[in-house]
Amino acid sequence: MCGIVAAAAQRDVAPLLIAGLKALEYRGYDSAGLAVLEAGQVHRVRAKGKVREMEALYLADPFPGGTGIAHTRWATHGVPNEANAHPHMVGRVTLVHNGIIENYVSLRTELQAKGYVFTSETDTEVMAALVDVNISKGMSLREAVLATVRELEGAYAIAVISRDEPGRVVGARRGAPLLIGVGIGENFLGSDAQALVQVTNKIIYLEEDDVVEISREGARIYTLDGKPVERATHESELSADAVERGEYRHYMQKEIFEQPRAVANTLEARIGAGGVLPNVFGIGGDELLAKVKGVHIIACGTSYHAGMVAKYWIEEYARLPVSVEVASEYRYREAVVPEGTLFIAISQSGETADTLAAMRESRRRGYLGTLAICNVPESSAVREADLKLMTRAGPEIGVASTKAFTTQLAALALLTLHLAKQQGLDSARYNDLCAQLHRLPRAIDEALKLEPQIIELAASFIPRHHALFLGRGAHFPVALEGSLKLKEISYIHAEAYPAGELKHGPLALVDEDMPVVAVAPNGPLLDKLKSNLQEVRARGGELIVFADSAAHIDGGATRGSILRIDAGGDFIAPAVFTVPLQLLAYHVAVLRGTDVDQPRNLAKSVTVE
Ligand code: HGA
Repeated sequence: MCGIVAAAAQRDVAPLLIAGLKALEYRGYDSAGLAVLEAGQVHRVRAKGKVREMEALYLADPFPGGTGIAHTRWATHGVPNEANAHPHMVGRVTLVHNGIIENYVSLRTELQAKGYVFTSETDTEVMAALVDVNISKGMSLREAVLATVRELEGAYAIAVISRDEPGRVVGARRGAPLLIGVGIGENFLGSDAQALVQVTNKIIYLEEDDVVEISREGARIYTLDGKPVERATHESELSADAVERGEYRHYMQKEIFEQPRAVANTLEARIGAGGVLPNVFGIGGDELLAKVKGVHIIACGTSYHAGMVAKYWIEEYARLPVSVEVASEYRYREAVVPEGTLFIAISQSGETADTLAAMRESRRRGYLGTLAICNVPESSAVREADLKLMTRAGPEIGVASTKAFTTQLAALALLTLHLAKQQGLDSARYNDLCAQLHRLPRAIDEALKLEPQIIELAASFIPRHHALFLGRGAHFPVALEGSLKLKEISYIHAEAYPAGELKHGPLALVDEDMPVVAVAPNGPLLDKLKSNLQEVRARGGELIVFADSAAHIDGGATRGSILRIDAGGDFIAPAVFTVPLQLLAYHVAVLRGTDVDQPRNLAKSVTVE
């Protein structure tokens, strides 16, 4: 999702801003721009496409200046083109924005009546005009931004400069992240700490409705009513190297192969020989979890699929009722919250707008408490939750999530075990589940060895337009995740069904042009799944079966392939079976020549509603 970088420094900032935008490229965007203030003049450059295209324009005609703002845009209002790219300039004011202004139409109409002429289709441009109106009334840039944001409905993180105030950048946030990077004799704003790692690791996270003014000398933060406020400084642990691609062709491939380590890190010091260790969910976590009578899991996209797996696990082993819902639905309906219900938010970035809004909404719905399962320690979700369990996947750059998913499963497996023990699961079964979880990193490592076979298989997908994915039980969400990966990065239309649903409709789609990918772990549902596969065979469909090496499945006389996987146990099988599906999607996308790490129209860390 779109990114902001801003700087107030002695040195020329355009190269720093461009480097910051490049560090944010992984979030996905469609255009980029920057503006620098120098001697009362603003120089601006914007381009549709990649940061490097905007950079080329800048390099062809570079400009000096120590105060600047920059942006990568992921369009919500108005097509991706140069005119809609940020920064937007109105009068004295130049501004970049992440988020959506919901009342922009009425504001725009009022401003047009005052004679303002808009040059873009964005909601953002009205903010620049409003700040300009307020400056005309004699306000400073900071006062003008404060007065402007009080009129806004919706979500924003902004960085603003004024021709009349050299050396100063004003920022503000509501519902979208913004943070300050504290340097020596220079200061920065960024929408993500990753944007600033190259200049500083001292970070101040702004809170909701904060307004900040940075200059070379320092940063001053104000609440919405204009009162100065202090916010703590953190040392960020991010490093620039963590986002190197190394020997891999794409970040996604690197991240798929990082999964054994990422999962091992997520389990480290949280599960010992005797089971899940005390207090892994934070201070007071065990006491709070002891009161849990039920669970609501809220998430989006891949994280939602992780939540669906957890529903099967927690209901089976801890015998507690679990509901899983996508955040964008949950936030706008009146969910019933029985007493003793734990609210769990799952988000890789911890900044997913829908998940955060759902989490905030949950505060007034009477939950026992909130638990965030998240990959970014300083994120809003983590800061706002009562309990947290960090996945330790490291920065995930590929837009299509991979290691975030398997580490979320590892974290949810820890939670399942904790709740299962507390609810009196038989100790032999508990020990077996713990032993399986200990084996998970190795089992994933083994599954990665299927890559050469999967590359061969991927070739048959090149001309395909559609694919079906089937699974049963906790492997239905795995099938959903496999189909999501394929559509996200290869643009092949893919759907997933619980295999038993096939005959209730989707079987009508099966013919020789429709590959059907089935996830077939060993277990009580295997025989049922085999019958479902016969239904596909009987219609000439091409079957690709990912089967447990312990399962008896034969290929039959039809087209298709069987790939054998050692799942390492029924409990961890969903995490292990995910890996070949990720590899399949990855290699199909590579063969089809798509932009694997930044698929079209998609963004990482979806910070707009
Ligand atoms: N609404 C603005 C900014 C979009 C955004 O935040 N994307 O992530 C626009 O459409 O330009």
